[in-house]
Amino acid sequence: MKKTIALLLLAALLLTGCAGKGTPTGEKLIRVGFSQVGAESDWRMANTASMIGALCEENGFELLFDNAKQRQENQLLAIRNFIQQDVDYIVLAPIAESGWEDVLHEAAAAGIPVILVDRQIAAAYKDLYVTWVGSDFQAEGEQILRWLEEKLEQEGRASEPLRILHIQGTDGATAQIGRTAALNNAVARHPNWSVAAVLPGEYTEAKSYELVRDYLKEDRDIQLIYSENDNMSFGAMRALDEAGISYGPGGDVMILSFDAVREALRLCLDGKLDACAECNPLHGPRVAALIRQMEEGRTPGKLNYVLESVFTQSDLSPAFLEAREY
Ligand code: GYE
Repeated sequence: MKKTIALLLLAALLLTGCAGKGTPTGEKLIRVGFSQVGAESDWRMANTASMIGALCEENGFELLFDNAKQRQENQLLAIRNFIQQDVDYIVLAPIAESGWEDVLHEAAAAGIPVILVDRQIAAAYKDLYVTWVGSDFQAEGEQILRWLEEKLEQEGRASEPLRILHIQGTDGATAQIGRTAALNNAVARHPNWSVAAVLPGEYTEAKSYELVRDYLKEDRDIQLIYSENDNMSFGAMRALDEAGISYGPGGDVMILSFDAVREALRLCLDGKLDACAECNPLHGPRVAALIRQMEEGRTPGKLNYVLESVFTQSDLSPAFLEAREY
């Protein structure tokens, strides 16, 4: 159902195009090729809608959109197509941090500036893109784990054993690297915390469901699920339901989740998720503004971080959910 709504939203955007102010007609459109990771999560769907909504004709852009279906080789192919079509800008949401050197050299040789959005690429390639906008994924993890530490402290449970089931996002993605580092650092600080298993959930609900379902057949002694995105949390919840294990505040297992899409916040409000670290997907207008700066001959800052917070039940209300954009 959720997916259907997101797809309908996307279809509506594709048909009607724009979100935002128009530019005078007659101006030459700026041609942008955008290589998107895939459609693996609610976050990604909201991100795609934001990008398509902002980089539209009324705003002065012609957008060439490619969905790489979670495969880097498709992204490489898309970028090479964009170079072939001589776009004015390439926008890349890189699936993982490594593997871009050759193709970005090709873009540089063709004189096409590259903008990164969402995840980053390895620091060694920093001269191969102009600017990046996205989240501080490690900070998201640190924030949500600080909240957990305080909660356990307040409840007098700080020294109890905490066995953690870690559901990880796509290996080598900046979001995975940052969120995982935050967890590993926190585990190292607490002798009573341990990671029972790391499951490669690839950011999808289906994969996470299967892995958690199978895992719970062997081991049910888990106090925390640390799930690197909301859709993987949804999959884990389904597996927990089937195993008859309760979750959320007051349940058998606590769940920490990332993204804070509307469905996750609703579950948090309903007492099914303990906390959601916000990850803002609305990068379309930000990317459009970066391109505008570059069109005016200015060089934007290299790394542009978006501010985010953590939500728990007490921060939420039905009105808040209603007003939320994603
Ligand atoms: O958390 C997840 C998505 O890179 C921030 O990718 C993004 C992550 C997001 O599939 O839901």
